[in-house]
Amino acid sequence: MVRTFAFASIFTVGLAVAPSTGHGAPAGDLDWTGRPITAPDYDPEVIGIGHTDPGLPAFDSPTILFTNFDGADLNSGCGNDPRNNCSVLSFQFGGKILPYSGDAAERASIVQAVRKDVEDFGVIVLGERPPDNQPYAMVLVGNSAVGGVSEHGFAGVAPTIDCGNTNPYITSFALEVGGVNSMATVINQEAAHTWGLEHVNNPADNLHPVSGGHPDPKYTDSCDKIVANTDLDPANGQCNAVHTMFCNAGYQNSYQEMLALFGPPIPDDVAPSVTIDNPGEGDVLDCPVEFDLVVTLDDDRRPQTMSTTIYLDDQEVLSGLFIDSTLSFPVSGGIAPGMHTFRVEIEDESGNPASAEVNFEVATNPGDPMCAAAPDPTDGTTAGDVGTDGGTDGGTAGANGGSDEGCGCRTSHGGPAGPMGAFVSCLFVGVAIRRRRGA
Ligand SMILES: [Ca+2]
Ligand SMILES: [Ca+2]
Ligand SMILES: [Ca+2]
Ligand SMILES: [Zn+2]
Repeated sequence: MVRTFAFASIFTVGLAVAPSTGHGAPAGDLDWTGRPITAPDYDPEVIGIGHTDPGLPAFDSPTILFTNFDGADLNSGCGNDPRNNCSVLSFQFGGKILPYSGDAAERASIVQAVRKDVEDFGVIVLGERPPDNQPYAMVLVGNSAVGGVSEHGFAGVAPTIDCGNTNPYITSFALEVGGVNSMATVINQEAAHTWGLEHVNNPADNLHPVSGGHPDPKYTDSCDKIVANTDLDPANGQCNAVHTMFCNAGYQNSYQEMLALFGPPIPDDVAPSVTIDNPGEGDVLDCPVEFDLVVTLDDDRRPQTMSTTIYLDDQEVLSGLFIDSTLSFPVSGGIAPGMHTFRVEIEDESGNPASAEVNFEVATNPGDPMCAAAPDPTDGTTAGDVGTDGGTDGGTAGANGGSDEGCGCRTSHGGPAGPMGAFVSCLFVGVAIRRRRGA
């Protein structure tokens, strides 16, 4: 699938996936404050250390958290194994979880927020299904065939409390509550139940059973009282064999338990990849130019939000955050005859860099005054000059539809309205970027 962006949407997408603005509300945002996160009337089966024989713990064993936004037909009668979309809760959901309603950028934002909460632990968060032989917990993220949180009366549910995570392969559920950090809390909490963590009376902890008490709960490094329900009634705790490694019985330190279970983080030291698919190396383009700059970004950990900067002849013309995908930027006019170079530099979420470069030529065209010949580098119409000019009077260019001659903008489409559009259109050496809906 090719994703196409006009400049306006480039920056919209960029903001939508920016970690610092990760509280943007996906579609269907709800006021879910003070409501149960995990189904209050469902008693999960307690398994693992102290409950299931032999119940061997999995300390210092990294795992994968598969956040499945794609929906699934659930199978019953096969336990809770995510490898076959099995769940003993299938009946609750009419046998089906629907795909998450938000788009790829929203999904990537949620994955980033989930990653942030487990960044100190050996938990790799992916949005695509791992191979069967790699241990993974799956959280199905989306509403069910029955409905959403309003119909179900809860934001999520897990089938088990697995003390010591004796079985990594367990499916749990997070319904759509709106808000990136809220979704991340529900996802973390349901997965954590399948890892042996219980509810605690600390609104700043991901295991607090009531929503809305904290903008961005974490796994907190404190001994918090285990509670029985959303009224926060104290409870003795089911997994004290693990809890008492760090706290008194009846208390839980979720941070230390996560660290003990999964060990330290598995760093992402694999560089992302970037290719420029169009134009091709050595292509000779007619003037005025009319083509799509097509760029493909990828990474070993998908979805991945990549910091991306595009240069034309060493001048930055665009920067933003993009997820792994094929991106298409329509370019129309504004590149003078002569040799040119596009370079794309990216970094994955862990700062691993990659870059790609393509050299192309714009041919002269005596029939068009803007294309008659390569500009004289001393006459003030070089790319460098254009960039400087664009930075100072971009507002004017935006106001008059991007036709500022000082900018060399040849667009008849007009840049996106407002200062950002002008900023962009002029920095892009007058290249007009028009909106086109993605395929
Ligand atoms: Ca487990
Ligand atoms: Ca959080
Ligand atoms: Ca990577
Ligand atoms: Zn819960």
